[in-house]
Amino acid sequence: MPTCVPFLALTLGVTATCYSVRCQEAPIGEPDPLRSSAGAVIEDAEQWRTIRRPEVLELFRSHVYGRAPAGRPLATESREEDLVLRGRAVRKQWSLRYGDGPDDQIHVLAFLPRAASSDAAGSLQPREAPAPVFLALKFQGKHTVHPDPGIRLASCWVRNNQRVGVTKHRATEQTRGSQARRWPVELMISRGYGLVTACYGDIDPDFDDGFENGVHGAVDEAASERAPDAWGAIGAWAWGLSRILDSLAEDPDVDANRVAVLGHSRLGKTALWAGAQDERFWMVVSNNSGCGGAAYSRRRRGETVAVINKNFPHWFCSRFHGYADRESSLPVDQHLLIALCAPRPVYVASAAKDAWADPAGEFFSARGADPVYRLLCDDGLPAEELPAVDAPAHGRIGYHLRSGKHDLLRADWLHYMDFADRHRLR
Ligand code: GTR
Repeated sequence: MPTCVPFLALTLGVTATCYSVRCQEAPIGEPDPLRSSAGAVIEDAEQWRTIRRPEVLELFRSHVYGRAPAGRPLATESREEDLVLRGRAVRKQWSLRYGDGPDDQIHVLAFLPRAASSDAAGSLQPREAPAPVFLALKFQGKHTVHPDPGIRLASCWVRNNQRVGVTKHRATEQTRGSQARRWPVELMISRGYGLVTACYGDIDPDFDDGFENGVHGAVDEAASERAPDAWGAIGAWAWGLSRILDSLAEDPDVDANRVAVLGHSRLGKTALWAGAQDERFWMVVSNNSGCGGAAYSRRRRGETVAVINKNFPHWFCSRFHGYADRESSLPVDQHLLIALCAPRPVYVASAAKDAWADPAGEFFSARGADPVYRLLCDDGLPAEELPAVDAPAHGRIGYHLRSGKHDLLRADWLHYMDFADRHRLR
């Protein structure tokens, strides 16, 4: 596999001999996407839909992410909208209430390509065509996507960021726009896409608190012991994405049939799980999601099941902890998570210097989903080997290996929008 060797040398800093092992396609023994647990071969789309898909979804709920309560649209509060970006976009903000506590709300921000015109009184008129949007949760609060002073400052728990001076998990005025390099709002608007975002801390603060705060505290029924398949934080964040999608269905400026769910890193794991469960998502994008996201668990490269559960005991259901160093016993692997998105467009992206997320494991897992895509829509991932750096492969499954580190960059967005154009304009 010639492309793998330079990749190894450049990024992982280990020997070529060692890397040729890393380049094995799927790990030995990963579950066959097209064979049911009972051993039956899945031969057509109908059998995938009625037999294998429900079975795989249930296995992920029961063994990996846990089970979320049934979803229902949440009450919308404090809706407001303004014309921004020199008249090229509408900024909308609203909150979705999931509990009675003052913090039990998801505060949503949307930048949408501008309506055709405003009337003589200056009020906005509905768009002629609703816009496709990317929906993505954020670590630091939505006010960090853009310096726009009209964005409400996040009031929830946010991830610390020494570089911008957030040390006590609280947002500050000085962090406005501090993550703008990750969120090219103007570029998205100019290409006809909206951005919808919210802070993941509004849904579930990202620390191990025994599942007391966020939606777990507000929604879970009291029980003396947590079930081994009770939902973790990733399940909660994914649930929140579906609740935001409920509210987008009500918005005349959003094409609710063209909502791409996207996430970076732990939120890339979340985007995949949200897209796998909720088929209303049109497209699913995993950016550098790694272990518990796009990367095969069985490869055991970079972050492993044992390490992730030790460091983040609140992310997955407790049954998943039992697979530490026993990945070969898992009844699923992450190629099946990608396959659950079929036949919708799905995109897996890696970064060359992100060995922790196992870029080759992310790629081969996308390949592992390919047979399901071929069966359902005769289109999958048009690359059999790891593509060269910065050379994307776009079919119904998209993949790129960006040069550089673990991050979400403008270069990634350019590929995501090209991929979205390709599927949207068909
Ligand atoms: C790391 C974690 C990864 C990834 C990343 C992130 O510490 O090991 O699984 O989720 O954090 O979300 O930034």
